[in-house]
Amino acid sequence: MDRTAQLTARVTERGIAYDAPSTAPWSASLHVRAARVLAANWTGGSTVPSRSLYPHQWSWDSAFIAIGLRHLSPLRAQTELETLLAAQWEDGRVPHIVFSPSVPLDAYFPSPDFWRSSTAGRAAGAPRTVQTSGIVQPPVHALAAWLVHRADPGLSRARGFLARVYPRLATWHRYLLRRRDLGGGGLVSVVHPWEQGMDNSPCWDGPLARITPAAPRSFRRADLDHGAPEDRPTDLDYGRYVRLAADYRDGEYADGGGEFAVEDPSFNALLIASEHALARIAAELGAPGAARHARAERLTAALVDRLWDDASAMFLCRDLRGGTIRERSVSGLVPLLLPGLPREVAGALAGTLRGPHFAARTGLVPSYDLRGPAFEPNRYWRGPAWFNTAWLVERGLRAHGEKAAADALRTAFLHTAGDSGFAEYVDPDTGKACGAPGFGWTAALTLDLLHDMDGAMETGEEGGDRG
Ligand code: 9WN
Repeated sequence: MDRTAQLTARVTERGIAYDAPSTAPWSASLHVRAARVLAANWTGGSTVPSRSLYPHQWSWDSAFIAIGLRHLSPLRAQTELETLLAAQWEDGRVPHIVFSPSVPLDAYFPSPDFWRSSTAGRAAGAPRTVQTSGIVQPPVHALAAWLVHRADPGLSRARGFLARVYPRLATWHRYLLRRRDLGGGGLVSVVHPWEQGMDNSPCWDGPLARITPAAPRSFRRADLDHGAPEDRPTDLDYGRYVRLAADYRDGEYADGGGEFAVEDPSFNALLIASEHALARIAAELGAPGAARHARAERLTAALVDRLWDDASAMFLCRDLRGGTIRERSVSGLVPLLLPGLPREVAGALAGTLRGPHFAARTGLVPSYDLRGPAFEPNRYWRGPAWFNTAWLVERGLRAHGEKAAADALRTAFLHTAGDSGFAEYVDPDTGKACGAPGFGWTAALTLDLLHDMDGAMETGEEGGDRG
């Protein structure tokens, strides 16, 4: 791949500049189209996942978006993360949504008047100047910060980027490790399906069945104004999401008392990858990082000990109130990201990816077991393929020396992302676009994989270091 052919769009002070080569290959036009999506979704300080369906800043979306944005504008990528971290609560949590004050309240539900962060979140130290949700999302941020730094270390050092974000990232991880080890085994628990990020996964059906749904008329869903009802979660599930979030809010966002508590493989693997990244950030700032690497190794051992399932050859979720959840989800494959996994575990995961439960016709990775009883090819997180999970799995395959499989997944990703108009997600067999078009992380991670096609990824470091 001719690297210059990829460098066809960049952000300048006046907007996007296009340096199209005279013979533009498909990758160059894909690059330009992805750059246009990120430009259209940029709001001045951060990027919305979708102008229609998700008109605010989302936590893990911003991390993935920054990872792609760094190839267009390292400054915007740094700003993306700084804007999110400016909304951190004093107890260390990074909220899953930072609300834009210019967006009408009824554009997205639950809106700021539901979460009431500045009042219900006061005891937990919610910021006063910005409205946020009170739950969290997967901690991809330190990994993103490190990769953003690597894209332009000179700019990063000149702006003191890492020195400013490091304390916030360290407090964020401390919050998770100290307040969210609800099972006492060293792993972090999520207290709401939205925290794990794969909101409507069949993994949550068991734990959610215990929750009394909020009355249907007590809230109005905004997602159905934009998404097809048959693709979105059911009203019954929404009622349960609302009940869980309202209970957490009414308890002033104190941790430990909720009815939903699940140890999830993907959430914990992303924390581990980010803990390794934080160690590298510390070292870059002149502080020792060895203790963080050691903690990441202990977390990896706890992950294998508590969530690995030999019979399924993948990781499974653990419901703290009900035991192991036997549903197979892409979440159980994401730990492949960790080069510190035991060799036989990594080998088994690569085998599971090739097997009948996850080998989809597009070459992407379905969000849920193709043969599972709850599989639906178009419904939110119950089968469709997402691009952020494909990016994580691709990274994992590469980290474990599965080059051919990683290359095939990258090719499938790039073709399907482009053909789908950078869709939020796709049918795993047909590639049919679903959800929001022009989706932020789909475009951003397209840019990252295009950049990587010339072999820019470095190997040999925990958590990968595609720089
Ligand atoms: C709730 C923004 C978010 C993603 C999640 C995805 C979806 C929200 C929703 O959209 O969740 O947070 O309204 O369904 O499931 O992963 O971060 O893109």
